[in-house]
Amino acid sequence: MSFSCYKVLLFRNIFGKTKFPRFSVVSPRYLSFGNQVEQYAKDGAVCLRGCFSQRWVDTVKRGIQKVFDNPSKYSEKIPSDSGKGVYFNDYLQWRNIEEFQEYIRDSPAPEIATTFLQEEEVAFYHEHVFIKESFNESATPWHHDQSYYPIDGWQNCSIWMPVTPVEAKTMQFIKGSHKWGKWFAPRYFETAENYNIEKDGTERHYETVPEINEEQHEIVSWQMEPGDCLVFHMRAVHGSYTTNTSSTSRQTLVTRWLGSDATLARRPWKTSPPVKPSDITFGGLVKNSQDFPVYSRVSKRYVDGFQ
Ligand SMILES: O=C(O)CCC(=O)C(=O)O
Repeated sequence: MSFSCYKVLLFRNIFGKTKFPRFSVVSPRYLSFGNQVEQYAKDGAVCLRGCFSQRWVDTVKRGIQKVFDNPSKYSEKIPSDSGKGVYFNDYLQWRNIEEFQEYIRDSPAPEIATTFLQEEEVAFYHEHVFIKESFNESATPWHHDQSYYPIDGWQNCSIWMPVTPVEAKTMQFIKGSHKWGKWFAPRYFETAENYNIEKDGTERHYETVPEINEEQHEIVSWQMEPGDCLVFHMRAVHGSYTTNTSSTSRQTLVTRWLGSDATLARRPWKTSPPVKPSDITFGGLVKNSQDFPVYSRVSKRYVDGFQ
C-alpha cells in the first residue's frame, strides 16, 4: 500500500461510518498520488494499489451480490461459447443498493476522482457492475466509453474497483489512446458489432475501432488485488480478450465521474445508460443537474447530494 493511500484509510478508520443520508463530513485530507496524476493525464489509465480497505471491498461485494440476485431491466448476461459461466453487467442500481451509496459517499472514490481530474468538484454519473464467471472466455471488445454516454467534455474518469483478485491482461488499455483525437462508435459486448446509427444529424464522425495489436500499439494491463483500482479516461481505448481462468468469478464495481466541462450531448444511437437528466438541455453542464451528486474537494463532502 502506498503511504498516501495509507493516510486516507487511517483517516477513514478513525472516524468510522457516517450516517446516511445526506452528506459525508468525513473525507481524506491528504490524498496524493505522486506522479500518477501526471501519468493518468499522459497514458489515460493508471493502477492505484491498496486504496480501498477491506471494509470497502466487503461492502461493495455485498452490493454486487444484491445486484446479481436482483438484476435490473438494463442487465445483460452474456453466455460464453464454451457454456462456462456468464459475463454479467448491470448499472444504475445505486439508488437501490445502500452498500453502493455508502461507497460513493464515504469511500476514497470521490476524492480519487477529484485528484485525478484535478478538479475542485466532480459529479457522480453512475455505477456499473461487471461479473465474469470462472472460465468464461467472452471478450470485452476494444472500445472507449464516452461515445456510449450522452456526455461530452474532457474532464472525466472511471474508477474500476475489483473485489476479487484480477489476473494480468484482464483490462487492457492502449497507452495514450484517449488523446488520439478520435471518437469511436460504441460496440455491443456480445457481438462486438458497432451500435447502429438510428438518427443522424450530429456533426461528429464516429470511427470503427481499428485492429489492435501489440506490434502497433503499446498495451498496458495490471494483475490486481481487491482494494486496488484502475482510474481511466472515458476516451481511453480498452478491452479484454482473455478467459477468466481463475476458479472464482471476477467481480468489479466501476464508478463514473464527471468534471467541470461535462455537458449533455446528442448521440446518433440509444445511449447506454439510456437515460438523460430532465433538468438540463443539450449542451447544458452536467454539474447543474440535480440527477448527479456533486462532491467538493474543498468542502470534503457532497455539496449537492443524494436524493
Ligand atoms: O470489467 C469489464 O469486464 C469491462 C469494463 C469496461 O469496459 C468499462 O468499465 O468500461
